[in-house]
Amino acid sequence: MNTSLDLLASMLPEDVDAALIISNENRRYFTQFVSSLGYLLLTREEAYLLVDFRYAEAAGANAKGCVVVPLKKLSEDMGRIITKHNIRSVMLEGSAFTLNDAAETDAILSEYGAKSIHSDELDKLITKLRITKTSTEVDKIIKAQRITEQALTETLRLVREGVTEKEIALELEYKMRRLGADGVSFDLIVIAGEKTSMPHGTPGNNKIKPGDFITFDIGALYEGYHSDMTRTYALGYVSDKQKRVYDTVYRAQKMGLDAVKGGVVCKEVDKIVRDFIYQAGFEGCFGHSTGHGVGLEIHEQPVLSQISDTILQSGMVVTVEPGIYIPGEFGVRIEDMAVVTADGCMSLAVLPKELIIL
Ligand SMILES: [Mn+2]
Repeated sequence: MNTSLDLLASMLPEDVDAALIISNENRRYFTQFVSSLGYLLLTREEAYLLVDFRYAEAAGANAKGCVVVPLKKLSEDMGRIITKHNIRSVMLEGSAFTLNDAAETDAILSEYGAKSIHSDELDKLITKLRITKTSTEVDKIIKAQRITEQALTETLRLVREGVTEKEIALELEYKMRRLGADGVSFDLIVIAGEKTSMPHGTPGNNKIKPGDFITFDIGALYEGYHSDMTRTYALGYVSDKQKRVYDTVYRAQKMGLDAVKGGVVCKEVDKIVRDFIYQAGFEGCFGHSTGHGVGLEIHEQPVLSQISDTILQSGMVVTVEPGIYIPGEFGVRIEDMAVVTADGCMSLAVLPKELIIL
């Protein structure tokens, strides 16, 4: 087994003999092997990756820390492992199993005298491992972030009156891929004018005009790892109100980054940011959380929300992304990712955050 599989095996509760992992992200996390279907069956002694014909050869060459089993008939292939290791109870990855998957698995297990455990316990153990990143993981996130920043810098030259949100979004995605991204982290958000009041608006055919804010919430994917960043720019000029809102978000975001530190409770960071925005007169204009973890998924643990009691630890990667949204007028959001350290955090973004008027 490899380090992450060993760790998970050592975390299994005493009365559990095995764990069954089926989500793409977690199979990838533990075996470094990418596939759209497969079963990772972990016992205390050995880990098995069951994949079908499409992946068997590649998995044999590239999967780490596990025995690759080419799938012929799931029940028999799994049954052999259950018998060999005398498995009586298998913990399922609760968040990944559909009701149908669970019923099928239960039937197979009972055929071989074993039972499954339906709970979120395995998910919690895996989250404990994934919530802090190794330096290799952080390097991939940084690479994804650099690609994003380079693509944005090059794309900004094309932003002028009359260009549409969709045209800019497409250009950004193309440039990210040219720069080595495997794809985008999520459907890129490039929105302008009134639409910037919608935190997750989608790019459309409306043309950018002077006086508009343009919000870019963007990220690239690199070797499975995501990046996430938001910048809000203006075209031509801004009103005093736009300037005031931008300045408030800018300061709130800085306060949030200053508050991120090992040992701090997530909801405390949210509170600092939220109180500042509300006290500036924008209560009701900031309806989402302050930030979230980023890794193999674009949104993962921990969450910097009003209710999260999770304690920040060195090695976590989180976003800090406050915003102010005024329906029918405009919105501003600024977002950076940061790696948590014992005495603060290291921001992963290098692009400036001061208001830039294009
Ligand atoms: Mn985000």
